Amino acid sequence: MDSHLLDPTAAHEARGWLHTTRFLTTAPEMRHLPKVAAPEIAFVGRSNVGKSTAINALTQQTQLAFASRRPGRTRDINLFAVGRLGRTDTLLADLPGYGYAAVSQADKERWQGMLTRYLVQRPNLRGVVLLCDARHGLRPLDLTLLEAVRPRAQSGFGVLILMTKCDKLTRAEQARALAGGRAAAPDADVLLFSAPKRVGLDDASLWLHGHTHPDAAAPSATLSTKETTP
Ligand SMILES: Nc1nc2c(ncn2[C@@H]2O[C@H](COP(=O)(O)OP(=O)(O)OP(=O)(O)O)[C@@H](O)[C@H]2O)c(=O)[nH]1
Ligand SMILES: [Mg+2]
Repeated sequence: MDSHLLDPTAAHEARGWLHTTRFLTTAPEMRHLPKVAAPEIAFVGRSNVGKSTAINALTQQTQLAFASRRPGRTRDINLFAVGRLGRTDTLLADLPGYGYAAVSQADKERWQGMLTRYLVQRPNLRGVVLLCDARHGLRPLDLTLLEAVRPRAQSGFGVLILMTKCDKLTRAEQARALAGGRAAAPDADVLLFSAPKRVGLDDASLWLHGHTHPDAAAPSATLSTKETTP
């Protein structure tokens, strides 16, 4: 990561803001979610890629989002509220993972249908953080998801791809994974990420703050994660 591109003060601010995150509600379907005006960012990706772990790492909380060795742990939409002084200026959504072979076809279809409805219809959705395992890159179901949100890609709607578990790769493999992610999704921002090694936390925090506070004058609103290199 080219750390001189990061404004340390802005990154510190963004991390502090994310630390205010608290659990809001859980729902089995989009229609059960509260209607809110606050911008929302969804964490999506294949089962077991590390969505819940990433939310815990970014919010510096250990048990906020369930994280498990057992794939398929997150079955509902979990919503978290972010904002200082008890005010909610942003929501984060932890979505069930897709692509887990051991669930029934009926469950798979229910989850995929629910995910697509959420991504296409949730009015306050401002962006998605798509996580993929850095060792495997973007898979067909990830690309299908990117297609589903493409119609929403009007100004301000962001897509951040986190190449997770990069601690399991060598530096050379990390560089290849990053290049592969960028080639597969040229319109998205792409970062290497590791929760245990704390890779990508500052950049991802700035991205989240920037895409939910578009009018903020802080550098966080303008930092382009596309410019960063491993
Ligand atoms: N080495 C390493 N392991 C990770 C990382 N992120 C997550 N894991 C591990 O991967 C497993 C799955 O993590 P979860 O956060 O539960 O994954 P998830 O995407 O929320 O899974 P579902 O809810 O089933 O879709 C856990 O054993 C985590 O400890 C990472 O950055 N590095
Ligand atoms: Mg999960």
